[in-house]
Amino acid sequence: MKLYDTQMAPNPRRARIFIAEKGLDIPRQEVSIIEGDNLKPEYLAVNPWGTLPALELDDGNVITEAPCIMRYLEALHPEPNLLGRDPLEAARIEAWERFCEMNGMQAVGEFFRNKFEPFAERAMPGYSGVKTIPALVERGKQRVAFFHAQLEKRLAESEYLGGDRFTAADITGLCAVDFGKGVGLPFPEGNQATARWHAAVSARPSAAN
Ligand SMILES: N[C@@H](CCC(=O)N[C@@H](CS)C(=O)NCC(=O)O)C(=O)O
Repeated sequence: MKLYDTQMAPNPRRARIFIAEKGLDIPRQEVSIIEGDNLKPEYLAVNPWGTLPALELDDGNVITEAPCIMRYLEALHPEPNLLGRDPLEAARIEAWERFCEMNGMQAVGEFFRNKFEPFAERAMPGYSGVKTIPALVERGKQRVAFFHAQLEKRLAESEYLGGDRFTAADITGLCAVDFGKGVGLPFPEGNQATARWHAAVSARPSAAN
């Protein structure tokens, strides 16, 4: 197996943290998004969407999308469980994992990609040719504020996003929150429940990835 990875990017980080939590050692190949190496024919032959992460299996099959990589690895290595031990827990974890991707990760991306000049011709991750729309900077900011508010509400009543233990929902939540912080949209200082959760998940050795 080989993980196509970009050290500075939040979606590959979801896969890296998951792999670390499973205690797996999967070789990585760095593909530079900044240099546009993910849009070159060599990588498009691996993943025609040009996005990272991608997991290449020994038989040549390629799995794209961070949650699908998680699902595949969880099936091969069930412990420690990160995707749910029963149907209800699995549904709760997936709901929060999806929420964090769609309302956190993608909202920060909307702000960031439409704001920063180097992405003028790269409004969407990977291969699309879609151009930026400046008004989406403000919408992205509003979406991130909504994300932070929902996170705070959830974490005021639940220790972790999926329930009372660390799961894949926390991995995507952490990556989205840190991505926001990295581009100038940290969670508000008064969000104490989020701060408590963020300190706990960031202290896990896997978060260093
Ligand atoms: N839904 C995808 C999202 C992947 C994604 O957006 N990856 C970003 C890096 S964080 C990317 O490939 N960007 C390439 C680019 O900007 O051209 C997943 O779950 O893996």
